[in-house]
Amino acid sequence: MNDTFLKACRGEKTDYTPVWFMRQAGRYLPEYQAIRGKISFLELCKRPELCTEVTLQPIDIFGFDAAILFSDILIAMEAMGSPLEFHEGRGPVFPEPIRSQAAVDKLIVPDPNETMPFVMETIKLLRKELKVPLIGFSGAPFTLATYLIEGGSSKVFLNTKRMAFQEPEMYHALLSKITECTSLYLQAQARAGAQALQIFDSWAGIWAPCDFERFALPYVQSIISDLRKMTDVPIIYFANNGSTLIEHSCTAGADVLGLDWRSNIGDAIKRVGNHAVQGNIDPIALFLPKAELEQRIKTLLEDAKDAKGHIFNLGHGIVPQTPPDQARIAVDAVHRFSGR
Ligand code: 1CP
Repeated sequence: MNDTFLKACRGEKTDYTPVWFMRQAGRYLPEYQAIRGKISFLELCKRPELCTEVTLQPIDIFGFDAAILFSDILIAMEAMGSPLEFHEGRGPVFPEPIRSQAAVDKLIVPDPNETMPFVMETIKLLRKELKVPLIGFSGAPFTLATYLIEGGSSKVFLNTKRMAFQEPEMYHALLSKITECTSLYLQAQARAGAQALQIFDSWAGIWAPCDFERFALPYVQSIISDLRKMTDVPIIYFANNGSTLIEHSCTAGADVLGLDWRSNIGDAIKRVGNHAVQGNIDPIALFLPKAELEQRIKTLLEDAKDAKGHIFNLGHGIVPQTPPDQARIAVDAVHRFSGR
């Protein structure tokens, strides 16, 4: 197996810089669209053979150094008992938003093997096929809570912040339940064969640092401390839009900090202490002309040379409009410039 990615996560010396892209399986790939044309997104997430196929597509096409399980962070929220729908063009919708103590009490902490067997099955199938490491993942409790409380995606997160500020006990009860669910879910993924785990805190950047410390970080710390008791797989914590939160994020307990593109990677590396880093080119920079894209990648690799470990990635998910050829240019450039 090519374990370059795992070595970089652990801060061991590697022959070249490993690369994968957040959302590397998905809508920018015609091969994905072909499968999605025949089945809804939620159904796709529950079909292990198809999830396996979709996970493998970008590995086969571009030669990424790690695969990420095809699923969605919100699958576990459906398993907690909150009905979930995906509306074409609008994204996820929770038709029964969680905004009362009674609604919080109704949520269950599910056994992940019973409620999400398709995820564990996908992991097992993938481990038979893959020659690169498999990353499992979850959302961070706060990010997951925003979808439950808002009833879907949000811009200002009024309901979430209002609950945290005005009804901190209810907020804490909800977050604690999500934390317990997520902890068990990630443990189950590790047991099924996931070789690294990434926690996506996509909306972390909406908080002031003092509130991030109160309303988001403790729940991530709790999950990681549970994981440390049962597995030594590398753990990646990605706090999106978190360049003002880097010192706080370092206390999450992860091995690797995911960085978005808003900080210079060299500056960020000086702030992360004993962590490896993952990132951090602007996903839209994949639209740059070839020579400029390559130059930007070269500069980024140089800026990251003092990292304890560096995994090249985008600063957030690849956008659906990205021409696949541009992704190929980027992956090849990372490999070539870093000495593969
Ligand atoms: O129409 C389609 O085909 C669905 C599009 C899609 C895909 C391909 C969604 C809907 N989710 C996914 C897969 C997915 N989601 C993966 C596996 C694919 C891969 O990475 O290769 C992963 C890791 C996620 C994680 C995820 N889902 C996050 C965290 C990462 C991030 O981008 O910040 C979040 C926030 C979601 C929620 C979600 N799922 C899908 C949508 C449209 C959204 C909402 C995003 C938003 O609120 O803006």
